[in-house]
Amino acid sequence: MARSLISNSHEIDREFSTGAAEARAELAGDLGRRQARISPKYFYNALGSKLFEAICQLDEYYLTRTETGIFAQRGAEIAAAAGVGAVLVDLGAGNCAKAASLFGVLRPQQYVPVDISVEFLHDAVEKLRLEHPALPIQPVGLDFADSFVLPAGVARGHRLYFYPGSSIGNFTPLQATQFLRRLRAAGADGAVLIGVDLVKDAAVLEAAYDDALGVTAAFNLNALRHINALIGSDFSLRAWRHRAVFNAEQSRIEMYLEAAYDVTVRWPGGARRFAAGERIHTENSYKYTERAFLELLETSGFGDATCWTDPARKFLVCHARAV
Ligand code: AVJ
Repeated sequence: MARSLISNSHEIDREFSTGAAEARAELAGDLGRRQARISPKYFYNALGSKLFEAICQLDEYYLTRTETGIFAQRGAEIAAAAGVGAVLVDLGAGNCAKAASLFGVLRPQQYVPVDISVEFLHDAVEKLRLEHPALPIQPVGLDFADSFVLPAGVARGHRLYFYPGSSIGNFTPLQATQFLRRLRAAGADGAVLIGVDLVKDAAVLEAAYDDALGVTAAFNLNALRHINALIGSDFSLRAWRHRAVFNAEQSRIEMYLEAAYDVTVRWPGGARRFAAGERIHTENSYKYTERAFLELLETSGFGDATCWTDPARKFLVCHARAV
């Protein structure tokens, strides 16, 4: 879900709407539900992608820096498990920085950064080609949440699917299994290298999603700006409060926007009244135990797993093979 190369909001609107009519229909449906919801994909317009980059620098948001530390500390062991010379398929590549940090140890035969739009990858790929002139790079613009057909330019060799950042946490465990099964079906002789956030103290988790500086609040509220631009709705940002709660039973952070007072939102063709305190659900971010994640991998057809964590056991990186 890293989409840090979005250069302007027109680009993203064109990509995500695939016709503003479809976005309008989806959003009208989702806002009309008894429990209103907004898909987390609406976080990532130009400003939202910058806000996500800022989140990654927050003291409270330990995920990115912990995972980067694991890659740096355990690179040799990761390469020993994953082998060298694979076709490295980077799912949601964004600025490609995480994968690039592993080029030295993984020595891929080809690098295939995949993101929602090939345009988002353009600058990063140009830079990588200068830094790694001998490495074949085949960028792919694809919303892999919908389809998973890679173009003919992708080499035939052993594929290593790289899915860092706990992006898999945006899926429910059932959706994650379906996603992994599709990956397995797409690439014979494939393996995965996945980063996932671990269950921990609720206060630590809630702080990571409700930081003192208010960046995550801005990130959440920005979805309303994006939607106003997309469908002509009249969300007033002042009427909404950021909420992040850990649901221990479901093992997930839930993010909401909560109406500060009674408010009616209107858009061409529809309207919704929200009572004070009523919430719009905007994101789930699932947290796993190592055991639960290994089980998920196994259920999805991946075995022979090796996992690495940081000394404080905040974050987990796992390699597993299609079986
Ligand atoms: C990009 C989905 C991994 O769930 O931690 C960060 C998004 N939301 N802060 C996450 C996010 C609020 C992030 N992922």
